[in-house]
Amino acid sequence: MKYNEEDLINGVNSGNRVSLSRTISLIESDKSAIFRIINSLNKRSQSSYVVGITGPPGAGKSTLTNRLIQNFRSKKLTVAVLAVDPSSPFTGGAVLGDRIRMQEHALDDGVFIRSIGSRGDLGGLSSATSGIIKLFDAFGIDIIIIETVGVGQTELDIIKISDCVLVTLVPEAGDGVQAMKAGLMEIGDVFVVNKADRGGAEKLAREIDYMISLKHKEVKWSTKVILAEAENNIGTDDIVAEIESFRKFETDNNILIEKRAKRKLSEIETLLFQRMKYELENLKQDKEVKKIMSLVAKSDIEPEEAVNMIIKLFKNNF
Ligand SMILES: Nc1nc2c(ncn2[C@@H]2O[C@H](COP(=O)(O)OP(=O)(O)O)[C@@H](O)[C@H]2O)c(=O)[nH]1
Ligand SMILES: [Mg+2]
Repeated sequence: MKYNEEDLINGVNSGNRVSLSRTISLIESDKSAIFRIINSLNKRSQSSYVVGITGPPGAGKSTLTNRLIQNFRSKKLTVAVLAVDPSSPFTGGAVLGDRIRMQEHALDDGVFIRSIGSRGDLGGLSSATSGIIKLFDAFGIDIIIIETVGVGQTELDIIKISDCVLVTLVPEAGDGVQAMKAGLMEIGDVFVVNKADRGGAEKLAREIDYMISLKHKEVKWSTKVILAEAENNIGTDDIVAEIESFRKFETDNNILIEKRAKRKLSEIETLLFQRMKYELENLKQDKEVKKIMSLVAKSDIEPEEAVNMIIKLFKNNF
C-alpha cells in the first residue's frame, strides 16, 4: 500500500501514531525516503534523549526496558522503544518475546514500541535507525530506548546513536573478561548486573568495577555498576536515577552537544555511501549505462573504463 508522503509527515508532525508507524515502515523499506522527508519534519532541537541498551541475549534487556518504560511514564515522559533484531525482520522469536513483555503498554498513548530488522545492513545496526530516531524526535517523544537483540557489531554500534549506553550483563553469561573481550567495557556509561537473585552477581559487579578502574578516562564520569533484578523490579529506580544523572553530567559539561555534533558529522559518510549506492542502483536502468554495460559484455571496453564512464554520467546527472 502506497501512502502520500506529505500526508504521512503531516501526521507525524501532528502526533498521529498511525502515520508514525507507516512512516517508519516507509523508511525501513525505502532507504531514499528519509532524504525526501527530512526537511518537512518538525524541528525539536533534539529534545529526545536516546538510551541504548545492549548486552548478551537473555540478559534481561527487554524485561528491563519494560521497567524503564514504567518508570519514565510515572514521570509523565513519553517513551519510544525500538528493538533492533539483526536476524529477523518482524517475526523472530526474540522480538516476539520482547513484544509480549512490553504488552502492558499497548494501550498507553505515551508509549510507542516498534521492532525492526537489520539483516544485510552494514555494521549490524539498521541504517534506518538514525532516521527513525529523527521521526520519534519530530513526534515529540521524550525518551527513546534502543534495544539491540543481537551480539557482536550491533552491540557496539549502539554507541553511534545513543546519548547514554546501558550495558546489561548477567552472571551466567560468563565473567567480566568476556564482556571486555566483546568491547562492551569501552562503550558502557552505566553497567547493570541483572538477575542479582542468582548467584555470582556481586562477584561480576566487582570484576566490572575493577575493569572500569583500569580504563583510560577522558571524561570525569564515574561509571557505576548497578545490581538489579529486572523481573522483580529491584534496582530499576537506581538505574533510571543513574541515566538521569549521566544526562545531567553530559548536559552540564557540554558533552551532549559535542557528542551529537560529532555523530552528525560521521553520519554524513554513512548517508552519503547509502545515497550513492541507491543512486547508482537507479542509474543501472539508465539507457547510457546499459549501453556501457553491453560494451563490457562484448569485451569492447574493460570494466575500469566502464566505471570511469559511469562516474562521468553520474556527475552529470546527479
Ligand atoms: N531470575 C531472573 N530472571 C530474569 C530477571 N530479569 C529477566 N529475567 C528473565 O530472563 C529471561 C530473558 O529476559 P529478556 O528480557 O527477554 O532478555 P533479553 O534477551 O536481554 O531481552 C526471561 O525469561 C526473563 O523473565 C531477573 O532479574 N532475574
Ligand atoms: Mg530482548
